Amino acid sequence: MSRAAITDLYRIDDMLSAEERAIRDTVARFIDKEYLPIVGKHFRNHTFPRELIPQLADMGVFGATLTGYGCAGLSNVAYGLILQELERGDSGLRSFASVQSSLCMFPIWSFGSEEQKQRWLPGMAQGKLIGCFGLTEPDYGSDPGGMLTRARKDGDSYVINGSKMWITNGTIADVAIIWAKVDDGGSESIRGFLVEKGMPGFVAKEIEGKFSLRASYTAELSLQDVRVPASNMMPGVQGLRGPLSCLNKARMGIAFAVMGAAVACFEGAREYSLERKTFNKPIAGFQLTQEKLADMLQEIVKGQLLALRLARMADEGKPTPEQVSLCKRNNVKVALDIARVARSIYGANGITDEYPPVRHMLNLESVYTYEGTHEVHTLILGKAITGINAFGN
Ligand code: TGC
Ligand code: FAD
Repeated sequence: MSRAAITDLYRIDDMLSAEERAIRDTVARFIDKEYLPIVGKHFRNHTFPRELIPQLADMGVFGATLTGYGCAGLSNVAYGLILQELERGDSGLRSFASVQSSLCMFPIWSFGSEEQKQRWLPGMAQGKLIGCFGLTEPDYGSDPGGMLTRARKDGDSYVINGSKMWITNGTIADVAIIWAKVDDGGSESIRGFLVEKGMPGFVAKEIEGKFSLRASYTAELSLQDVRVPASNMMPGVQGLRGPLSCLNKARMGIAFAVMGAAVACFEGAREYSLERKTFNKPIAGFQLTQEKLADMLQEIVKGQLLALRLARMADEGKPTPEQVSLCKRNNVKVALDIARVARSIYGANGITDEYPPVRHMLNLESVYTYEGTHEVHTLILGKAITGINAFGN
C-alpha cells in the first residue's frame, strides 16, 4: 500500500469533484516545493515568507469562496482542502490565508458598501493588500461582547479609541477590521470599521516571545483618537452577530485545515518508525507503536469525514454555529493529540525542529485557543444540547 493510500484509507478522494482534487493537488505541490524547504527557518526566525503571497494569490487562495471582485468562487469544500494543504505546511501559513479570506474579505464582501468592496477586494484577492481582524482585546477574549474599544461619531467621521490584542497579520496589514462599540452603546451597538495603515493614532506592534505560530505575525493594535471617515464603517451589520458570523466561516476552515497538520505528523511518524531501529527491529514493529499509528489514522479519517460533511453543508446552506463548534472542537483536539503522539514516536529527535511534529504541536496550542477556545465550543454545544446557557451569569 502506498503512503497516500494508507492516509486516505476511506477513499475520501472519491467523494471530491475533479475541480476540488485539482486545486488541492496544486496547493499540495506548492507546499512541498516552495514552503516545506523554508518553513523551519521562518519558524526559528519568527518571520513570515511574504514573498510567497503572489503565488498564493495566483492559486486563488484569497477569498476563494467569494464571487466577483477577482475571487475564485470555489466551493467551501475546495476552500477547506486548500487550507488543509497550507496547514500541512504550517498553521502560520494557513492562519495568514484564513484571516485574509474568512475574516477580512468575507466581512467586506458580506457587509461592506459597494465602494468598500471595490476599494479592497480585488487587491486583496491578488495579495497586493493584506487585512487583519481586530476583535480580541487584552481583557476581552472569549467574551468579546465586553469590549472596551469605542467609536464616537463626530461629524462625518468616527473617532476610535481602544486596543486589540493577538491580531494575526496586524503588523503587515494595509487594513484592519476593527470592531468597536459606537457612542458608548452596549454590544448591540458594535460596528466594524475599516481602519487603514498609516491613519494617525493607529499603531501595530509585534508580540514577541511566542513559542507557537512563530512563522506568523501576531500584533497588538493601539488606537488613540483615530479619525476614520464614516464611509469606512461597514453598513451591512450591527451587533456581536457581525464578528461572530465571520467566525463561523473561519472556524469551518480551521476545522478542515488542522487535519493537514495531523496528516503531516502521521505520515512523518510512520516513515520514521519504519526506519528507526531499537532492540534490533524497526520501532514500527512494536505493538505499542502500531497502536499509536492506528489511533492517529483513525482520528484523521474521522476528522476528515466530519470536515467534509460540514463543508458540504456550507455549500448547501448555512451550517448552524453548533455544527461548526462540534467540528472545530473535535478536529483541533485530535490534531493536537496526534502531534503530541507523533512527537513521542520520534523520541529525542522529536523535540528538535529537524522534524515537524513539535512545530505542529506548538502551533496547535494556539489553534486550540483561537477562534473560540475548546471550552467555549464545549459550552456552545452544551447550550444547544440542554437549552441552558452556561456562559457567564
Ligand atoms: P450571544 O448573546 O450568544 O450572541 C450575541 C449575538 O450574536 C449572535 N451569534 C452568532 N451569530 C452568528 N454566528 C455565531 N456563531 C453566533 N453566535 C452568536 C446571537 O444570535 C446574537 O445575535 P442577536 O442579533 O440576537 O443579538 O453572545 P455572548 O456574548 O453570550 O457570546 C457568545 C460566545 C461566547 C459564544 C461568543 O462570544 C464567542 O464565540 N466567543 C469566542 C470569541 C472568539 O472566538 N474570538 C475569536 C477572535 S478572532 C480569532 O481568534 C482569529 S485567529 C485567526 C487565525 O490566525 O487563524
Ligand atoms: P480567555 O478568554 O481569558 O480565556 C482563558 C481561559 O478561560 C481559556 O481556557 C478559556 O476557555 C477559559 N474560559 C473563558 N471563559 C470561560 C467560561 N465561560 N467557561 C469556561 N471556561 C472559560 N483574535 C482576534 O480578534 N484576531 C486575530 O487575528 C487573532 N489571532 C490570534 C492569533 C494567535 C496566535 C492567538 C494565540 C490568538 C489570536 N486571537 C485573535 C485571539 C483569540 O481569539 C483569543 O486568544 C481567544 O478568543 C481566547 O481569549 P483569551 O486569550 O483572552 O482567553
